[in-house]
Amino acid sequence: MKTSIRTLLARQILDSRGRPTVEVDAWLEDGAFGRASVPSGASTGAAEAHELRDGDPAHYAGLGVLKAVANVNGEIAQALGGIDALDQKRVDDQLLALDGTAQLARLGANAILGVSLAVCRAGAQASRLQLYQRIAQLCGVTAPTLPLPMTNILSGGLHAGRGMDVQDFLAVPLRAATVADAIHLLARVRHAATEVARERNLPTLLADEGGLSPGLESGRAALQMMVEAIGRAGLKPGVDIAIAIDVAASTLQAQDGRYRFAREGVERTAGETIAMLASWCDEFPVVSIEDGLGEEDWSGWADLTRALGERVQLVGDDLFATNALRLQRAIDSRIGNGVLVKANQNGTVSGTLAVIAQARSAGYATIVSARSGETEDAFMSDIAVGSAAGQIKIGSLRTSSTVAKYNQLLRIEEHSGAAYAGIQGMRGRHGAC
Ligand code: 2PG
Ligand code: MG
Repeated sequence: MKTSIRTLLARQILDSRGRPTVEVDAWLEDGAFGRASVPSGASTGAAEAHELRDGDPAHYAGLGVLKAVANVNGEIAQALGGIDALDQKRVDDQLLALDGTAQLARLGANAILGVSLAVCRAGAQASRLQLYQRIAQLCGVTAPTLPLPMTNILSGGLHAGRGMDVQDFLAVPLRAATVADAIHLLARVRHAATEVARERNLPTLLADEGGLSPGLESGRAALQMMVEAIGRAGLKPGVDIAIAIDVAASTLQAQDGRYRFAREGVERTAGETIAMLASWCDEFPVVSIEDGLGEEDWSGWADLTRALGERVQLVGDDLFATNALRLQRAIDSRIGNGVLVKANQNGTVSGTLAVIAQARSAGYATIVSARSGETEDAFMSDIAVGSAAGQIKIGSLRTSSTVAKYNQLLRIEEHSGAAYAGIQGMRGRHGAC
C-alpha cells in the first residue's frame, strides 16, 4: 500500500537544556516523510509515561537515549513495517501492545511517542494535509481553532534553580482579535518584565523556558511584579492581560501532607495553601491555577475545587499526567476543571487526542502544553489547533525552541483562516473566570 510505513529511523539529538532526546524519521512507501522529536519535563509527574534514559554516567551524565533510539531502529521498525500510516490508531495500539507495560517502561515512552508523532506527520504529508488538518481529521473536529496562549513570564521551581517557590507566572491576553495580536501583547509584557527587573537590579538571565527568574521571596511579590510589568507595557491588568500560575506543588511536598515554600521559609498545610491561593485570586487578576496541590493530594484537590472552582480555572498537570484513568477519577469526583495536555506524558498521538476528547465531553478545559525541555519541533501547536483545544501553554517569547511554537501558530493562522478562540477558550468550558 502506498501509505504503508517503509522505514523508521531514530537518532539522538539535543533538547533546549542540552540534554539528549529522541528524533524519529518516518518514510512511507509513496515517499511521504515525517520527522518529529520528543520533549522532556523537569517537574515530571510520577504517573507520566516512562522516559527511557541510558543511565551511563560516561555519556551525558546518564541522560543518553541510545537505548530508546535502538528500540525504534530495531524492534519497533520491525513490528511497524508495512502498517498503514493513515491508521494512526492501529499504529499507536501496536506500539502500546509491543511495549506491554502500563507506563511504557520497556521500550520507552520517548521511543514510542517519537514514532507516533513522526508517523502522524508522514500521514499528513501523504494525505496532502497540513499537520493541524490531519489532527483535526483524527479528532473529528470540523472547525480547527487557534488557541488562547498562556505565556511564561517569570519562572521559579525546578526551571530556575528553585529561585522562587512557585514554578510559573504566565500572562494571558484577554483582549485580542487574532493569535497574532495575542502574541504581540504577550511580547510587550515579556519585554516590560525585563525592564522592570533591570530597574530593580534583579537578574535578567533566562530560566529554562525563557522566562525571567527574579528570585523573589514570595508568590505575592512575583504577582506584584507581573502586575507592574503589565502596566509598564501600557496594558491594564485584568482587562487586557490576566495572570495564570503553575504552582507545580508536587515539587513542594514535605512531610505529613504539608507543602514547603523554602524560599519564603514556611510550610503550609493543604488548607493553608488553598487559603493563600484564594487570597492571590482576591488581590490579583488570576484566572488559572495549575497544580495548586500535589499529584496524590486528591482530598486537598477536592477542597481546592470547592473553594475556587467556580472562580478560576483549576488545571491538573502532574495530577492527571494526560492519563485517561486519572482524569476519569477526577471527573467522577468533580476535581479540577481543566487538563494540561502533554503528549509525552501520555505516549501516543491517539492517546493524547483521546484525553482531549474525554476532557471536553466532561466540560473540562484543555490546555496543550510544552515541556520545559523542548526542541524546534512545533507539533504541539498543530495539536492545539487541530483538536480545537482552546488553550496552549508555551514558555516565554525567547529561545528558538519556544518561539518555534508561536511561529507555527502564526503560520497556521495565516494558512487556515481559522477562528481565534480568545478568552472563550478558557471561559467557554466551565463557566469560570
Ligand atoms: C509544567 C511544564 C511547563 P515541565 O510543569 O507545566 O512549565 O514543566 O515540562 O518541567 O513539567
Ligand atoms: Mg505544570
